[in-house]
Amino acid sequence: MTDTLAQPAGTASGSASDTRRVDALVVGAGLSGLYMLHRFRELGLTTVVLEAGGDIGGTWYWNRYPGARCDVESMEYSYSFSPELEQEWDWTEKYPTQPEILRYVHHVADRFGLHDGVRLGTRVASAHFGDEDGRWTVTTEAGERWDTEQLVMATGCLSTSKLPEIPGVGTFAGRTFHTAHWPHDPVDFTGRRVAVIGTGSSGIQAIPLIAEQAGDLTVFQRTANFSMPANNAPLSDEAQTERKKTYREHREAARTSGFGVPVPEATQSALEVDPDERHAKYESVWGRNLVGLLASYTDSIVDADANETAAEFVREKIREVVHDPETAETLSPRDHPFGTKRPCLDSGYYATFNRPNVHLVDLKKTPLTEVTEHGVRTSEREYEVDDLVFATGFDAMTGSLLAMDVRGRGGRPLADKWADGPVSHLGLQVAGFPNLYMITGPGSPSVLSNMMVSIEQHVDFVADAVAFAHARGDTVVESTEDAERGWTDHVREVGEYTLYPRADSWYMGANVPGKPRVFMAYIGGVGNYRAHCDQLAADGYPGFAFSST
Ligand code: N01
Repeated sequence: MTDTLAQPAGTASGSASDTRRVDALVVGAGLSGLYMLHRFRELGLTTVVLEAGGDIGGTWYWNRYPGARCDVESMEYSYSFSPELEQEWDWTEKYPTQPEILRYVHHVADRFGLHDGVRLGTRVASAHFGDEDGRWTVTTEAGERWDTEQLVMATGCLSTSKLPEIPGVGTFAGRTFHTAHWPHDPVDFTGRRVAVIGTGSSGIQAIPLIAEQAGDLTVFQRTANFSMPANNAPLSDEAQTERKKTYREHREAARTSGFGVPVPEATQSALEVDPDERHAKYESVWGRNLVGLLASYTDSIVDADANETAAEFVREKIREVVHDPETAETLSPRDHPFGTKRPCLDSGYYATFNRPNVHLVDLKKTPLTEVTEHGVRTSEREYEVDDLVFATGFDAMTGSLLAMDVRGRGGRPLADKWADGPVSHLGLQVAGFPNLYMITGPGSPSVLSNMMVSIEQHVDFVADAVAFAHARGDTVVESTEDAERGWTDHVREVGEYTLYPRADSWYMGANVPGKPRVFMAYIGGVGNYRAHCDQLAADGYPGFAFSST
């Protein structure tokens, strides 16, 4: 089979005459969509990737704000499927910047000849399953129609950005930015009065750099976040060469770990060790990586008292850095357990609040009431600024999937099926939506893991399942209702065993008014999840039905 990017299927009637027919359609040309394209092509499937953005790269194409960098180490946040690729590519820093990751994505696309399989600037509007022929009809916003057997949503977990739900957002007369739609040309804040709303990972990375340029920076914080020093540094040739010698072992350790990042497995409760010993343990992992603190003890994420020992350790660190005790206290999270909102890695975030040109507004005390022509108003006063930066996050996990009109068997909308929150089998498939796969969908470890590890595992699972079906002479793979129910219950039970549901986080859908409050990721561990998926594949995919329509 060959690629048919520009080949109309040539059906007989009406508007369907320009419907293009492919074996597989992938939505999204980020790290998952590109690897899916590669795997499907290896199977000989005609495959096209539809990408809304102006270039490949997904999240790393859009999120170009100052300081944007991955907080998983570069040598772990990279594809492992090709030993040659991992040997030939050199990273320059411990944590890769957004431009460096984008260069890497282009290198991968060049090396594996993927560019010609991607249609850029093409946003999918709808995807409808045909009960008669067992194929999907996908329509783009520009009105193109595609007819495909396989449909893979590689749309990312954090792709649909959101603005605050306050009046006047569109009325501000100055420059407005969202971290997830940052301009491609550098933005100069020199001497300007800037407001940043939001102190999640994006805000925490951007704020120190904006503060260096701005004449005056006001940070509007609704929830104080736990952040740890990244301790980023250049990656020496020696360190890289050493790691490359044992890359296979590192990859295997990541795949079998809890979070997709190899850290020693905890063996003790935080509460059964002496406080000095515990403190020393926290010091030893502090600033080493994103997950070390949370993974220090067996009960850090399931027992509130155990968790509080880690939370207080972070607060102590904040007090050590921030000179003004009142500001330090405002920056200290007290309303959610450590780790139940995504913790951050930063480069100089807390120290930024020692600068005379930086001010912190606690929105818990004085909530935002509106955006005005000249700035931002809280319940206390108006702040006049020149530039307004929204670092206000995303409609996570489900937002991009539900932004499209997706309909399965009998024309049932996905939005209807997910009215009370997402249900899925393995976070990969939804019963009643045959041959529709989600890469790192809700119900899989996804955002609780090193995304690269989870992406590769999902893409490989999908490619293998499709190959298995085709080898049997089947074209349709569909999760059963029973399997979906069982998995969704399991995801919920494991989530409820932890402290995660206690936070008003985007993991819970709590940042989007009206969104069902459901813990959407699977916290059973990357390694356990992979072992479960591998076992299903080895057993001939129980929980999946195979057919030819
Ligand atoms: O978004 P967020 P993000 N009024 O949702 C605030 C990944 N990521 O773009 O917490 C006032 O975390 C909101 O307040 P609250 C990573 O997984 C990774 O920063 O809802 N404030 C919060 O402070 C991350 O978790 C990397 O009370 C409002 C902020 O805006 C995820 O993306 C880098 C508000 C939003 O924070 C999302 O991160 C960047 C309102 N109406 C992102 N609405 C790396 O790998 C929202 N806020 C390094």
